Amino acid sequence: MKHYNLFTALRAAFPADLNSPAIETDEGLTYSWRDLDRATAMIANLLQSLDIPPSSDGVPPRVAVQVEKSVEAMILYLATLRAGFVFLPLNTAYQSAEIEYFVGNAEPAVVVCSSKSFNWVSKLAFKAGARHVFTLNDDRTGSLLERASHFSDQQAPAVKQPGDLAAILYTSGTTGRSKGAMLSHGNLLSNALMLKEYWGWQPGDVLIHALPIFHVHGLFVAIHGALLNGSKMLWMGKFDPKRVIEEMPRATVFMGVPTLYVRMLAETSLTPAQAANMRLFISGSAPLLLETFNEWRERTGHTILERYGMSETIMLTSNPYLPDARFGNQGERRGGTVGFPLPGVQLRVQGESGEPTPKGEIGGIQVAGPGVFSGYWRMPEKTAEEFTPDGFFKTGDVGLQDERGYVTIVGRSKDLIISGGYNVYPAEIEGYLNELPGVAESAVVGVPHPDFGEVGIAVVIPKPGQQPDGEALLTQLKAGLANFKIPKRCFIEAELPRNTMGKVQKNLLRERFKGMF
Ligand code: MLC
Ligand code: AMP
Repeated sequence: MKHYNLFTALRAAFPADLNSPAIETDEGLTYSWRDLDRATAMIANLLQSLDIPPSSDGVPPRVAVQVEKSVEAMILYLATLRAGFVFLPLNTAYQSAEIEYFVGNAEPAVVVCSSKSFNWVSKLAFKAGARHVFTLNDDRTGSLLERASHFSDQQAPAVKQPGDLAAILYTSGTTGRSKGAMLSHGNLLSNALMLKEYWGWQPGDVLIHALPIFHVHGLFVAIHGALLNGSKMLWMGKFDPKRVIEEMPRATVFMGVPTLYVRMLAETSLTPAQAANMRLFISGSAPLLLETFNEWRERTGHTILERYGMSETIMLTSNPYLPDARFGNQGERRGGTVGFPLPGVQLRVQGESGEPTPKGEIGGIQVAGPGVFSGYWRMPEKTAEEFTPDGFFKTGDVGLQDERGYVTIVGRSKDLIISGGYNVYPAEIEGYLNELPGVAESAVVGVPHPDFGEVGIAVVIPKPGQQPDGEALLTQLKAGLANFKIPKRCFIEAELPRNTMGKVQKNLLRERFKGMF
């Protein structure tokens, strides 16, 4: 049987000198390639030694992980692939009700959390049928590493097929609960190999890694990119604009959401000389304002390469790294666009009638290709709704493709706010708000924000005779929801604007509050 495991492909790209540095952290620690190899083997051996009965549907055990960013957390991801288990990363901001849903839905056999949340996480995990709960902290302590230290540092990676499940990424729904996007070893590896070529990864590249590692951008695009190129990473536990600028002379590639670029532009230390060693700045996960794109070019001499992707599809489009030969080498990185469909990606723009729109006209973006997921975990109906009969995935993004092929995203048909690169689903927040005392109904909409690009604000209609306080409602929300989901303001009003069908006119609310930040 052909050996196919994403880990094996990444491991094969390690440089010949395993003692050379693979990662340098902002705490001054250095990890060699040998360290990564040995540590992933030990944790993979630990995972495989656990007495986990095979599931009736043949799906390998899930490893759900909610820990602070650390090199060890990345090693745990690689070890999970190596062992042939399925990785399920969870945002550190998620609170108990959110975690309860994820572990209940995914039924992980293994849960890894920080020591400080062990009490409540382990209760939820065991209730959901998990057999093992380990701890892992960002200072290299915790039971996971203690237990793994007793295992061999040699391990034969599990044999996988391209379609075998590698990771489940939960994305919230516009209606109902979060859905787990199932990504296979083939989805992840094909996308990584294609990007290595497309973005011109080259010997000597060094990546500044400053993103969280529980989403596609930081976990897959950034980490796979560096590892597959045998490139060193300068690893930052948390994004700090000053630190990133300081490190630029030692690096060549940076990936960030637009908020990171906006914050770096506010630093006087950002100069062309400071950025002179850099080869490539990539932005994605949220729209990059043309203003930011232009200002970055003026301040650094570099043109940001913007690309577009999703949890369900990994990377879909990208501005060119080099001028595109298809256009007589005229293709340039165009601000305000997300570039061309990447090699292997089929992208079409559908009109309301379901017919493809003529070039330059706006419609719903649909995609197919080797990176596109196989479906939502245990939700066949939801999966069927999101795919067309001929196998294209409906992204929920609205945009156009011009004559030359550049794709521009102009909006979303899904009711979604993207705040600092994190997705916030109004329906989820409204559901929580409507349950609070004194609240009859509510509407959450996204409005422009200078730092996060977009943030949510809430409009609340009280129950007759009641006078809830907006700030107090937000405080109550904080007890149950991840902090980035909390609306930045809450207004108490007499009624919501509705159309003749009774549907809330969110566009009117967006218009009314658009200038508030
Ligand atoms: C933090 N806060 C946010 C927020 N991040 N509010 C709205 N949106 C956000 N994104 C709030 C917190 O609730 C808190 O409020 C306060 O800001 C300080 O929190 P913090 O954690 O200290 O913030 P900070 O470290 O400054 O974080 C900002 C950030 C972070 C931009 C660095 O949000 C971030 O790393 N974003 C990147 C997200 C990402 O990687 N997305 C990729 C998705 S993959 P309070 O009131 O509690 O004090 C994807 C596919 C693709 O989309 O195409 O890539
Ligand atoms: P997620 O579900 O977290 O993977 O978020 C995916 C969504 O992020 C996409 O459907 C888009 O709406 C948005 N997105 C990603 N990259 C870009 C981009 N460059 N410009 C605009 N929106 C983007």
